[in-house]
Amino acid sequence: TGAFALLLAAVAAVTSAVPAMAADYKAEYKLSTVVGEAFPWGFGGKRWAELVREKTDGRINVKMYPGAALVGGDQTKEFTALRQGSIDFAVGSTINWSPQVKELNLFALPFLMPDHKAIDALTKGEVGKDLFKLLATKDVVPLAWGENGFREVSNSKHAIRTPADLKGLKIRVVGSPLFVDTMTALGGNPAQMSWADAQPAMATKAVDGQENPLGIFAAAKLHTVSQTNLTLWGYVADPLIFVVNSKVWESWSEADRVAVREAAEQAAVEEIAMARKGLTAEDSSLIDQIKANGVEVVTLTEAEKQPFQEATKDVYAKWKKTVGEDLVNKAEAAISAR
Ligand code: X2X
Repeated sequence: TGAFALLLAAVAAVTSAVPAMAADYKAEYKLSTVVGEAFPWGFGGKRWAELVREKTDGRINVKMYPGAALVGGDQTKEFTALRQGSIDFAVGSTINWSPQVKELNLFALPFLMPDHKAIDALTKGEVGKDLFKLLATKDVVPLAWGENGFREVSNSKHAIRTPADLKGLKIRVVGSPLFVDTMTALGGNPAQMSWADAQPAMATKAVDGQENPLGIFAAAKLHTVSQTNLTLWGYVADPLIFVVNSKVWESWSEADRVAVREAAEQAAVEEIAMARKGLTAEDSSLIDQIKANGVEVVTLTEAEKQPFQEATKDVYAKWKKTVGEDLVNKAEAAISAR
């Protein structure tokens, strides 16, 4: 009958008005992180997944895979896997993606960023926008900046106050060859390995030390793998980046893209707050907790940082060229003006 035809037409109209069909959506989207939810970083990933589910009414179901499990623990392969689509979502460190995106070495230029304000001056300013534009040409959609944090050096042997104290110490480093250059210039003996390999290496004393943000140090309980000397030198910090594979992104409705972006922004704000908590004079709770575990903590004064900075001048100059002089100049200016 005419009424039935009309009904069919109405159903067809409604169905075609739904911009992306449920069938285009995967049953599960895989989110990669290096560390789990006990860490600010893993909390950020889990929170993003949770907010995405909420804001999309369950249309986008994200599961977090910590431990860089989607790349067999080799975190420096994460960006390639993202581009190729075996990872859908990631909250990744600039260090781990820097082997593929050389500009991300910016944040690892020794002593570029003196404080949290300096990190913000980059990520919240023109430099952050430039880097997101660049990433957008590499098969990912960058959505928000998070933070791993200032990387402080620890070891099992003795306190580090001067570059001479690093002499002879075997220090695990990650990611970019820039870290090998920097640690060598600082007097240490760098050993490059994944985070998965780093913990057993410390436990068996195959290495003497490592460098990581205090949020990682505390949650990974590095005092239990002989890391009893910690020096706060703030030589570099690694931001995190919340991204989605661009093909995955394009498969979603506009409304769901907005939801995923907003979820990333909110999760990132919460994650950064957590990553910075307990590290200041007003609230030193995280440092206090680490000290309570028997770790000797040395906080370098500005004057004490000087010889370390001096020692890395040539490394900085060499890597400034690799990162791109214009980008580094822009970053230096943004930090001066903060
Ligand atoms: O491997 C590390 O040191 C870590 C966990 O901080 C990163 O993934 C950059």
